[in-house]
Amino acid sequence: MATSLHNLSQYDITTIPDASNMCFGIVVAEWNEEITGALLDGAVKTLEKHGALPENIHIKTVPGSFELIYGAHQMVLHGGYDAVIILGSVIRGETPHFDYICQGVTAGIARLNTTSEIPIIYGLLTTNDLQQALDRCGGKYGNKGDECAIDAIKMAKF
Ligand code: DLZ
Repeated sequence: MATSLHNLSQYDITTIPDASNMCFGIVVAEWNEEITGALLDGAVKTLEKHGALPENIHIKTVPGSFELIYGAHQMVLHGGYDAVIILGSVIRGETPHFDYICQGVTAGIARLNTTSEIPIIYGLLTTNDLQQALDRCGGKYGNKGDECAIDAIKMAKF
C-alpha cells in the first residue's frame, strides 16, 4: 500500500481478497466536488476491479466533510454493509476552520470505528492547497479513492 515513497494507487494485486460477495457504502462530501468526485470515481472503479457488483456499492452524498460522520453512522445503522468509506476534501483557508473540521471528522470517524461492527475507511484529504488535493485524487501521487477501496476490501475480510 502507499507510503511516503509510493503512489496511492499502487498495491500488490495478489494480496487483495475477492470482493464479489461484499457490499460497500460510500459517503461522499459535495464540498470541493472536483476533488471528491475524482476520489469517488477511483473508489468505485477499484471496488469493481476486485469483483464488487455495481448494485452492491451504495453511494450517498452529504453537503460537507463534517457531515461525513453522520452519513457514515446512518449507513452503519442501516446495516447490510461489509465496510463504509468516507470521502472528503478539506483545503486550508485563512481561518482555523480547517483545523476544527479535520479534527472533528477524524475524531468522529475514529469513534465510529470503535463502536460499529463494520470498519469505516477514512478517505479525507486534508491539504494546504488545491494542487496538493489534485495530486492525490488521480494526479502525481495517485488516487486516495483507490487506496480507500483496497483498504475497505481488506478490512471487510478482516
Ligand atoms: C464550511 C466549510 C469550509 C470552510 N471548508 C470546507 C472544506 O474545505 N471541505 C469540506 O468538505 N467542507 C468544508 N466546509 C463545510 C463543512 O464541512 C460543513 O459542511 C459545514 O460546516 C456545515 O456543517
